[in-house]
Amino acid sequence: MKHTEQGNAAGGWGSLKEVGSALLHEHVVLEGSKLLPHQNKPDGYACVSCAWAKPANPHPFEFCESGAKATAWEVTSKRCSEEFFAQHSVGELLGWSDHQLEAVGRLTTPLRWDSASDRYLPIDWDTALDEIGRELRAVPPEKRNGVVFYASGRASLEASYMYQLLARMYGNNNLPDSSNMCHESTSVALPKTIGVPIGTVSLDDFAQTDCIFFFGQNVGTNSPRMLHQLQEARRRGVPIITFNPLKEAGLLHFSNPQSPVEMLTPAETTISTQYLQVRAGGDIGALLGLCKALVEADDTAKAYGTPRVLDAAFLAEHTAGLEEFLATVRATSWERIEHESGLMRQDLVAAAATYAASEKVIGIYGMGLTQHRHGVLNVQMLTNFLLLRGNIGKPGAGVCPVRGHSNVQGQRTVGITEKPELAPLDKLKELYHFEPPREKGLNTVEACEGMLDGSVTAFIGLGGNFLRAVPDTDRMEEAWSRLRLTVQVSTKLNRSHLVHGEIAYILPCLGRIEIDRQASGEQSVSVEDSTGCMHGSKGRAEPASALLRSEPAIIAGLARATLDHNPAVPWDDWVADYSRIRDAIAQTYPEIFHDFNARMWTPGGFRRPVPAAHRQWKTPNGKANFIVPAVMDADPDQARPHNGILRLFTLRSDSQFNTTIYNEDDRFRGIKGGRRVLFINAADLTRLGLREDQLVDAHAVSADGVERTVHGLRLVPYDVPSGCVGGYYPECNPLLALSHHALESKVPAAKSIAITLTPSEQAAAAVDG
Ligand SMILES: Nc1nc2c(c(=O)[nH]1)N[C@H]1C(S)=C(S)[C@@H](COP(=O)(O)OP(=O)(O)OC[C@H]3O[C@@H](n4cnc5c(=O)[nH]c(N)nc54)[C@H](O)[C@@H]3O)O[C@H]1N2
Ligand SMILES: Nc1nc2c(c(=O)[nH]1)N[C@H]1C(S)=C(S)[C@@H](COP(=O)(O)OP(=O)(O)OC[C@H]3O[C@@H](n4cnc5c(=O)[nH]c(N)nc54)[C@H](O)[C@@H]3O)O[C@H]1N2
Ligand SMILES: [Mo]
Repeated sequence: MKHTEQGNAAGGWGSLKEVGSALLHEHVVLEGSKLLPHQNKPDGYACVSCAWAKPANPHPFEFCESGAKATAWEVTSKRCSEEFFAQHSVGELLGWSDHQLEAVGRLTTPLRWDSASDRYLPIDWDTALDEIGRELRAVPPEKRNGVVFYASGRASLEASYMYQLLARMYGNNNLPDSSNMCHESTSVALPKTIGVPIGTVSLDDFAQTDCIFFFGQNVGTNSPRMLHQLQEARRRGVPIITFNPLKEAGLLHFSNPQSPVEMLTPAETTISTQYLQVRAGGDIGALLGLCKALVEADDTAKAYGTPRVLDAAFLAEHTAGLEEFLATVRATSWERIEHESGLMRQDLVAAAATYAASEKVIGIYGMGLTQHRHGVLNVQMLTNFLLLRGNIGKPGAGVCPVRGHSNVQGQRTVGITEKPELAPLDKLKELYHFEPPREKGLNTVEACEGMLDGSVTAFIGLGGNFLRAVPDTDRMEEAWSRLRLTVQVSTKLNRSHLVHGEIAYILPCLGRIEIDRQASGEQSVSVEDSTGCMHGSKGRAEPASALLRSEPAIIAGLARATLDHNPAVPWDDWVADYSRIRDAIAQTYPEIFHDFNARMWTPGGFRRPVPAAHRQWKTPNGKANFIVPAVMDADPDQARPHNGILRLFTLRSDSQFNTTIYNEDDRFRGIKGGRRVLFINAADLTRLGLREDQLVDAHAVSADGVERTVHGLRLVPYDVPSGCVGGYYPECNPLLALSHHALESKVPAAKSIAITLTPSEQAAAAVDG
């Protein structure tokens, strides 16, 4: 096994070395090292990597390897200029990898695809915006629901607010965003159980907690700044119990580059005090087992008259549905729990005992729970578990979904949603004198379905790399190239630009790290972090090109070119001075954003109201609700792993940010020079008659008769449960059927794909994009 070698711990010297080499690669040694000290500081810019909380008293270096790489990648001195496009046709670039495309550097000028030469050619802003506006205006009102306004979760609150207004004034609620592939399961699950769409935990809770349960989130890679809080908790002796099928190096040990003593002592601190390798999709069973152990201990306590294990007073006062839930818990046998979770009873009982011995428990989770057919139930099982001992709504306790993109939570807060009931439509009508559309819009999966059936004809993207992020890569690429119009506001070249519509534009924008100069001077923007805190962010780097425009300026330009003139919407004034956009946001959402401009630089951010954090349950019955699990496997419709069928979960490496691939290594998992690998249990290798390093083709087991294959994956023996395999996203996305998504939230079920393996027919080939 290659994963626990020294130097693979999260943080540490390996991490510092990585930061240095990332900067070096992008030729930003000086620039980058001048910038990094301002990352996530009250006067600086909010990191463009993950959404983890930014503390009021930041560490001198409040950045991590991942954030430094993301910074270097954005402020790179490399350029993807018009000369580049003169040299390379789109057809040629289609053969390039994701890494090669983005590594060309920052886009510098607006571009339009030219069919005669099959090249992206420079175009001036006014012409581009005019042409796009003309195209969008030509769509008759009854067809306007075929235009999609996608957002990747990076754009600021200001840009996002303008973007949702543009879509709604244009005539639809088609505002899918990356959270449709991510934490939408959270946004659907939590309102039903605790009455808020977001987590309840703040950084203060981390400082007070006495126990942490960690489900399906890879902190060392995907939210490394959280290691500060975890390490501090571990120093206080707080147990951390992890549920993850794969032994993640980044969840085992850490050494903190900010702590010289720790860096010099060879002994790394343990992160996880108990590591439970749950079967992929087995978390409902695992959580049910934890609950069963608690209930049994509580029964014993009642029998002997010792202190209760369940928090009876809290349960009686605050919750509903407990009896039905307990009935299911009691009715489920330990055999069934062991079978579903892949875990042993005694391990679950031990974890439950640690929980029961703690007064303040935090439950953290990520994509390992949300990206399943029953991703919503997964999340609700976690709240069931927390509620049993009153671990929501008191200091030191609560539920903590770890959001992905740096403003993905905030985009939802300011109206980027396809669900009209979540947007303040009446308020928008009152402020901007138009009739907002009331019909539900398309989410990401539905937008893809519309592309496949031809009802979606145009795609506008505010960031992201839609085609690589969504399921069913091969089918979607074909559908995408049938679109009439693709317009993408982007910083770097990616595959979604190359597989383009009939008319295609790339509009290059400033990144958040860059200085944004408008009529009233240099502008700031704001973002919401994973804990519901809003932060100001001011760019410090010189823009990559004089021709770049800010996202607010581009959205305003699109609006002017597309919409009928409406004097109630001051697009130009907004662009001239972003504080006016914030005033508009504050008017639209006074409860959250009152005095926005004054409060945006509050150290640590200002927090939006989270009623559940104070035990106010904004649910229809005014209670925190238990949810009875209807199934035990998060993916009961998929073939269970047996014989030759394996369950594939897709994941990220430390050298990527989603579809952005910094390099082909994965330091934590000991992978070098190639992402086309599958992590497989050694016994499964033998059982299937395969061997280490062999190249195989993976075939999805699908119900719809569509053949889905990824060729030439190398087998890496790894510490994963038998029947489960890990593989990288986005390389494995061709295996994921679009129809295979979470039931209530439609988040693609990227953590459970039924596959079979055959020895590779194309042993050497293996470039499917
Ligand atoms: N450096 C870096 N940082 C990032 C990103 C990035 O790509 N690179 N992406 C950002 C985004 S948008 C997001 S959403 C987050 C994602 O961050 P995470 O939520 O950490 O996402 P993943 O890497 O997809 O995988 C999560 C973990 O779930 C485990 N897992 C898989 N299946 C199961 C299961 O059935 N049960 C359990 N309990 N665990 C399971 C995997 O082994 C893996 O450790 O990170 C954000 N931050
Ligand atoms: N199989 C599988 N599929 C998955 C996942 C998985 O775990 N497994 N994870 C899902 C998740 S959680 C997510 S969030 C999605 C991610 O999906 P997306 O958010 O669509 O993808 P990204 O890779 O983050 O987008 C990268 C592109 O964004 C652009 N960009 C970068 N910075 C900026 C900026 O500041 N402004 C603008 N306008 N553009 C910018 C660049 O051009 C870059 O090429 O993928 C999902 N897909
Ligand atoms: Mo995400």
